[in-house]
Amino acid sequence: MAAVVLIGSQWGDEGKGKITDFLAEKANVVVRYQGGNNAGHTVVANGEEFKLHLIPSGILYADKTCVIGNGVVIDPKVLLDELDYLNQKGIKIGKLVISSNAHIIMPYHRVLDGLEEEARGDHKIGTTKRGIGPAYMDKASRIGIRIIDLMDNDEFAEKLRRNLVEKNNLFVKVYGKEALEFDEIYETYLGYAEKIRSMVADSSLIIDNSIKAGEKVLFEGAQGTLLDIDHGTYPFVTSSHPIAGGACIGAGVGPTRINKVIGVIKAYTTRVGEGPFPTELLDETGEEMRKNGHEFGTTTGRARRCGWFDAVIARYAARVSGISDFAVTKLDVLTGFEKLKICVGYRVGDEVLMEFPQSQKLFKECQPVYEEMPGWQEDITHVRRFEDLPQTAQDYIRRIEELSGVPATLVAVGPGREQTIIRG
Ligand code: 2SA
Ligand code: GDP
Ligand code: MG
Repeated sequence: MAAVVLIGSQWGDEGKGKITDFLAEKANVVVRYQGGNNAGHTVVANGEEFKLHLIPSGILYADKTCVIGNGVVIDPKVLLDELDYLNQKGIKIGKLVISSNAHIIMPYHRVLDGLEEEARGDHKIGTTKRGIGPAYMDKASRIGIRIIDLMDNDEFAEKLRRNLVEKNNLFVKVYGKEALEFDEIYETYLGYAEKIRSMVADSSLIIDNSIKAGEKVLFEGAQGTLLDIDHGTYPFVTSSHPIAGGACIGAGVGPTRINKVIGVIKAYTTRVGEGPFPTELLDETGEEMRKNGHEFGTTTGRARRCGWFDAVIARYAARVSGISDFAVTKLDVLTGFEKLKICVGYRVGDEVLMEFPQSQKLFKECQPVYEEMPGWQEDITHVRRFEDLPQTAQDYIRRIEELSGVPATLVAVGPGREQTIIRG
């Protein structure tokens, strides 16, 4: 491992936190490069559970440098609360670096996220309401406030004033709500500024120096391929780039520096929020997956929608991110099902599509074409060698590899750090 990008291959919640934590042991630097505290990454280390939203999952090791890159949108209060949470859990914080070019989530972003969702009615996206979309909107509109602006009182005051004129206009005239006050936001955010000042740096330079020094850098994606704003199920997506290319933009590293892309992929499929989902199971089987896999949002607590593994999605994720290895997670959750289904293509009318469609109208109409495989009944949570898995479980993983063209070099059989099978 030198520079490795780890991404979600489906709609998020594949277990990126767990696999990042597992790989972080051998890394020097762990970097978040997109999204914000919409993410919920769960790590179970030495039997204790940690839920991280903004801080890279490498933080549980005291000797790692953790970086929040320029592509992340940062809610400073959430960041400080997360540091407190880790402190309270007895975690000794090593080095945490915050990119000076990361954009800040402001109170009006959170309010707007809620108001916009409400206004969408039946067309709602099902956002986490953390202000992520509105913060990225401001970034693209070139009126966003960055961490570096917050480090300079005058710059921050000027940018906040300009933004409040625009946002208050919207609140009052469009939504009939009350205007937000400058003084309160200004004072509160200056308080945050003092608390984070020592962590702010040129994170791209720090990462580059690490790579040049031969250190190991792990880029931790958030959300997943199908939530990518360009390559996902638009408009039911997040506002950033969870695919591997996002790491280059969101951390300020060139593509020639990346050696490997690991796609974390669940042994079945889940989705939280609205939008089409061909293999979704609205029956008892889906309910059982949700129950066995504890499929509830790490950030919002929402029930996740569950369905069979979709190999069309796996192939698509492999393509758009150039995935070199899969880490297949939650194989243990499939224990007990008599038969397992894998979607190998989509039927639309008389046609069978083998590739993920460009048109979302078409995607909505896609009916899964399934292949059936026998399941297994044995508890596999204690298995540590691939050969010790039941034959049907090995066959299931091999079929995923065949259909996607990607080797599954890691297989997870439980949430714990040690519940991970490494294949040669
Ligand atoms: P947003 O808030 O603007 O990013 O929402 C847009 C869509 O992106 C989805 N999204 C997610 N999907 C899966 N997991 C996420 N993180 C949390 C978790 C989610 C939670 O780990 O469970 O707790 O509900 C995440 N973050 C964003 C979101 O559902 C919308 O479909
Ligand atoms: P992330 O957003 O991709 O990091 O995933 P989440 O943390 O939101 O959701 C994954 C959930 O599955 C978490 O509760 C993990 O602790 C859990 N998990 C991860 N890998 C495994 C696994 O192999 N088996 C089981 N049973 N749970 C797992
Ligand atoms: Mg999650």
